[in-house]
Amino acid sequence: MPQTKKSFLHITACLAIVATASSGAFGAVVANNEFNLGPEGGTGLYTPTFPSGGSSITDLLNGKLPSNNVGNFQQEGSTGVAALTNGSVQTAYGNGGAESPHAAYATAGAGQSVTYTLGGVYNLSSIVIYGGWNDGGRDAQHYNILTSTDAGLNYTLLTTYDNSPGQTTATPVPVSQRTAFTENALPNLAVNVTNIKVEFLSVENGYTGYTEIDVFGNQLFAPGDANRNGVVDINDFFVISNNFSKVPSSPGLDGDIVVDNLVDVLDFRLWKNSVPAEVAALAANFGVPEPSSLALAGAGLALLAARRRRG
Ligand SMILES: [Ca+2]
Ligand SMILES: [Ca+2]
Ligand SMILES: [Ca+2]
Ligand SMILES: [Ca+2]
Repeated sequence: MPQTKKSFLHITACLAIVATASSGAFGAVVANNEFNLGPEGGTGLYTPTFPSGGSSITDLLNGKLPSNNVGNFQQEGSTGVAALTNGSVQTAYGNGGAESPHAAYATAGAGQSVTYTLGGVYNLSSIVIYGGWNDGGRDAQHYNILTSTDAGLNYTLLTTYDNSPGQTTATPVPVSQRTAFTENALPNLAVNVTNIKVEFLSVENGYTGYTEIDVFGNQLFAPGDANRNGVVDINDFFVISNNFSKVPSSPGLDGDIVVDNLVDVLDFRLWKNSVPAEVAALAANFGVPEPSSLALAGAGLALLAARRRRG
């Protein structure tokens, strides 16, 4: 019932504020859970709807695969980790047996995890995690969400969520869950984030189904802007070239524009894909971006730039 749900959410938010007031923090992560029960007796895939709706194809992770994952995400014919970021929140009908079609899911339980590299530095506004199963037996969600601001060297716990055992239904209807995490007072859920990790925890029947992890936020600097001056140009190439093959002084700095704590060909390619074709073509003249040729390219481009300035 909408009225009941509303008042429950209100209480949840209030509790969160009280809980953090004594810790000295000014904000709190608020979890908003909604669920959907499918009609009985269907086959194939079923698209659940949730009051909060929202698109799952516009988020930062969409189409990405994890940079690391631990555990078996393919129980009972499930697709695995690719299902978590394919933009679909569909759930599946099945007979409840071990061979039911579970193409919509990645299965996860205690000891499993997925890690994503955002490929830049972001302030996060919200995270939404969807899941479910063809019945009420594996629809629960239980996990830690962690974020890193240093290219995955260290992670900090953002929040823990547990709605075990989820929904219990009398008949085998698809059960879908949507849990959204937002910040109740601060402008962002998390700031300066380079990586995100979900550590799955113990759930009913050992593992449950997850269908999508959506992460929303804003990039703090443009892709390719190595010196972070708001413009992507040849000067950013020089920063990468000058620090090529080096560990940056801090992740994301010194040309490490693909924030992975190393200045390498990935950074060069991102820069190349971020500049106008004319500038990219100029760099391409200098051949393969191996460390030595990159240095040469840097020297060559510096010469060209100097000539142009004189010309
Ligand atoms: Ca998505
Ligand atoms: Ca999906
Ligand atoms: Ca720049
Ligand atoms: Ca890099």
